Amino acid sequence: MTSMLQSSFMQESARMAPEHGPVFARRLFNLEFTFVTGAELVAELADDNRFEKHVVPALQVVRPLIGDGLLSAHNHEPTWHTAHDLLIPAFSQTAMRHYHTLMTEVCGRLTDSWDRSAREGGSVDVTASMAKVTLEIIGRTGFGYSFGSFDRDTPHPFVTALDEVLDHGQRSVTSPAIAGRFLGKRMAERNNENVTYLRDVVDEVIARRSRGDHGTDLLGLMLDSDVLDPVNIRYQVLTFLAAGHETTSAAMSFTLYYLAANPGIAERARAEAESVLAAPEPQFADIARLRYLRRVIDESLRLWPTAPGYARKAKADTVLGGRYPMPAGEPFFVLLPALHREPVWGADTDAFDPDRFLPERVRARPPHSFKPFGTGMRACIGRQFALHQIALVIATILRRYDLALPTDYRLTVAEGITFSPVDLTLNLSPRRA
Ligand code: MNH
Repeated sequence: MTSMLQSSFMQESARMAPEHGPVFARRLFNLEFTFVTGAELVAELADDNRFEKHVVPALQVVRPLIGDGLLSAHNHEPTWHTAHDLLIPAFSQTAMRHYHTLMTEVCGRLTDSWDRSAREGGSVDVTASMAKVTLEIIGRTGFGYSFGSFDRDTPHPFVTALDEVLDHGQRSVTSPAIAGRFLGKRMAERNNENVTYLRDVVDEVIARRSRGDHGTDLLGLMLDSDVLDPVNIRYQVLTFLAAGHETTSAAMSFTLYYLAANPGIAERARAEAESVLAAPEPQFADIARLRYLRRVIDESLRLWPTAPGYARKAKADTVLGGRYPMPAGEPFFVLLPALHREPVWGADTDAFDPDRFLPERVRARPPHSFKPFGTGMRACIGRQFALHQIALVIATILRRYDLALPTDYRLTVAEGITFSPVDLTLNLSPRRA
């Protein structure tokens, strides 16, 4: 999401890392961030016995919306374990087999709309299109709901409200003076209205489904199990939307940007997609065989991890790396764009090179030098889900279109709760079948 009041605090901090890392503090208004950027220290922080997740301020302020859902639950909240144990199988690679068909249908809606643009020789708004794709996919696989994104010109009001709540949360962290004073009261009112509306929509879906057939999606699983109460189920549904929509859509957009900017790499990924995906409809098992494409996606997530980082705190007073005192409970923020540009990545760390993810090169790097999905037991539950859908969508696009960037496009990155490319459009031309 792009906010009216742009901040680039995370990007600026990442640029300071070579000089100030591997641990340094920066203040953002009344918040002090202690950044960690070194792979060795990040590996140490991954120990769930000594450290635990800290819920970052931008997530804490959206608790009215997502409560003790998986993402924003504090470690000590018992609902986290219950929901985690219940939902882990629903996000497994095996479960993905079931979602694959729905994901493929959504890809069809995307190509229908892009075909029209390609015929008109026009360009497509990548960020907006990827937002539609991920929203439809999570809506349909998560709770059997279509937002009709491909049938409308403007976003569904639900999407607008969701984006505004997340944006408001982010803004009260990055520009608290403005959020708190001038527009404060009106913004707070608007935020409450949005939260109420979002809750009502989801509660209505839940109520309807709990009366009838529960279904086999994520919501059905939660309703069947009887271990989560209806309010927590609502928090989980809103969490999947909030956590699974923007992160994934921005990752697709960055990947498309790098493919369009590197025609040789795109050609190689396309050749792989054409040989692996023999049938017109991509088959579930084929997606995991797109090894080169997977390296392209990883390399995009290295340069622009769409979640800028995650926070850890010590369970008892300790010293990190034998050098940095860490009082119990004090958060340290793992700054991913900096970690992902550490010297262990080689010389030209800003260059896009998927071969960095060749298996032998991965093995040669210290573990925990690549953490786009967080760490330990609180790592991303949607990782497989995201990677499967990103590969499916990108392979579908590569097989169907040649991609070109507008000649004057230069990548700039917007910073909200997630990173995303600003104003990314692509010129499409259909490929001969
Ligand atoms: Mn996801 C946690 C990144 C896609 C649902 N996700 C996290 C964390 C990171 C992250 C980092 C750890 C946050 C923290 O420690 O505070 N997630 C991503 C990225 C993508 C992504 C980069 C896509 C690319 N995430 C998804 C999708 C879903 C999802 C898709 C759901 C459908 N993520 C979650 C949930 C959590 C999470 C839920 C919290 C897990 C837990 O703490 O139990």
